[in-house]
Amino acid sequence: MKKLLLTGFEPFLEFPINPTTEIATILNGETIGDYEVVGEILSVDFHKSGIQLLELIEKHNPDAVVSLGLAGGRNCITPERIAINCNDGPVDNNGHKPNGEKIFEDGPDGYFSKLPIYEIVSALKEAGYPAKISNTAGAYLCNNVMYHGLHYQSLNNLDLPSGFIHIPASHALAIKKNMPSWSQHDLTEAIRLALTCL
Ligand code: PCA
Repeated sequence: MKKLLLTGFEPFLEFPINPTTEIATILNGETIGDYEVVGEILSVDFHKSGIQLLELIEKHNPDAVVSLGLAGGRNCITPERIAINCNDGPVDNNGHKPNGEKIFEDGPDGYFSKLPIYEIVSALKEAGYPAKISNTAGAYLCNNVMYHGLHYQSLNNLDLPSGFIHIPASHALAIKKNMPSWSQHDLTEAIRLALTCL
């Protein structure tokens, strides 16, 4: 059986709940398509998150890597097209504030996702879940982790399905901070379906 590393994030900034934590926890151990899912949770920390992802890749030796992040304010599931070599945005959970620095001094400007993002969007829409490709993952930890995963593949001549999917808030989070939201159940179902496209 092939192995799929699925990561979620811990809560951060003004979001006291991160619905990706629950998805990675619930899907951990499930078989989806050809893959057994290994769910793990990453920190929101510019000095740690990327290294955590690479350590998890070395530990689990997965055949596919999908990272999930909350995009508070978005109203649909958005597979990301590209990761950029830049750290920027507000403070992380450890108080570090980036300022537009490169993630890897000698890395390329960007990497395209290695996930079947068009198939994922079509499958989700066909099943009744709003979805569209996003052309920016921002420059905060989600972009950072996506870049780390794709840079690692490039350095190691790997060609695994690998990339990032942003999701909207859950209702539980929207009750605490008003924003567009989905039920946690639908978020989890939509990601389960997205993973069948790999
Ligand atoms: N979303 C943030 C980081 C953690 C998360 O779930 C982002 O979009 O960068």
